[in-house]
Amino acid sequence: MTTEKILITGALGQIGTELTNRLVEIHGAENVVASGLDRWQKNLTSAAYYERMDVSNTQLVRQVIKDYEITTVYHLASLLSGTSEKQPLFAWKLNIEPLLNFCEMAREGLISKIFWPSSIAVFGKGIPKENVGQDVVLNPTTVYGISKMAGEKWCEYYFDKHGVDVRSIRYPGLISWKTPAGGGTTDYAVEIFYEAIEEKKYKSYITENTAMPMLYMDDAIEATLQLMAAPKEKLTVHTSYNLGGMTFTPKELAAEIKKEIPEFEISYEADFRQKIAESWPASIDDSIAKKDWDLNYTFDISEMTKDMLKNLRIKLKK
Ligand code: AKB
Repeated sequence: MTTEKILITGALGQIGTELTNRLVEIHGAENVVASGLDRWQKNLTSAAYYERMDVSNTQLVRQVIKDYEITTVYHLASLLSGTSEKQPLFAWKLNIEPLLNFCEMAREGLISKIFWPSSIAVFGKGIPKENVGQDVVLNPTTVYGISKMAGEKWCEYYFDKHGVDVRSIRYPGLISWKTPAGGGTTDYAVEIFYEAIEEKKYKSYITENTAMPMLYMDDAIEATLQLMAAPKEKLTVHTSYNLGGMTFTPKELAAEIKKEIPEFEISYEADFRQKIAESWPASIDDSIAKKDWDLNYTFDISEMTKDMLKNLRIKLKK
């Protein structure tokens, strides 16, 4: 057991739900405080405490940090790429200001470690599509990508200037069955499984040959925990680590689903998210994460598809 006291923001979201439960397994429920905007949905979190709080309310967040004597923050609350395009000013405010507040609290010595998620959205226009490296020039063309790029630079700034221990991962699209994704460009790769089970068909808003990097949630959670457990002196990236996972197109994913549900059919009707997807890499070079903190993955597209369908069938009682 540990002396860490953990606060998770966005704890009822797609990553937050599963990360909270893993942190409870590792550190004990009494050492984990989940927080979010929604009412406490007891079945979603096994943390001993839940604070219903707006992460933009700096005074309230500071009070929570002090009341629970928090040492480590997993700051996950964020607006994803699709929603950010519709609410650019709110996206900037939500995706940047609370991160800065946590960095300030770490600078003051109130907390000692922060995790903050970045995204493959930081790359953008004019960057080679395949095997995109850690140190390429970032050129995001979306509101979300711009906010994540700025956030990464703030993380690096606080590390360089003040020694703040803030760690980050550029997540690819995340696929999970426990909690649905919301407002992202890669969400098709989650929705498709629900529709395959319920309707045996799916209309994809991403075109058939658009490849994006994706990661199964189990691997994403383990990677996050590995990064947070790594010795500080081993970390060489203080913006955000590339994470590749697997790469596939909607057509390839549909073919995998068809192996399990032969009558499944996919059709395509691109919407505004197609342009976002086209500005993102198709595959990522994550060799630096593999070297610095032994990143590895368990799930490929076929294992992931089988696991998603098995668990969703139980969840949906199908
Ligand atoms: C999104 O699609 O916005 C996210 C992401 C890749 O950061 N899943």
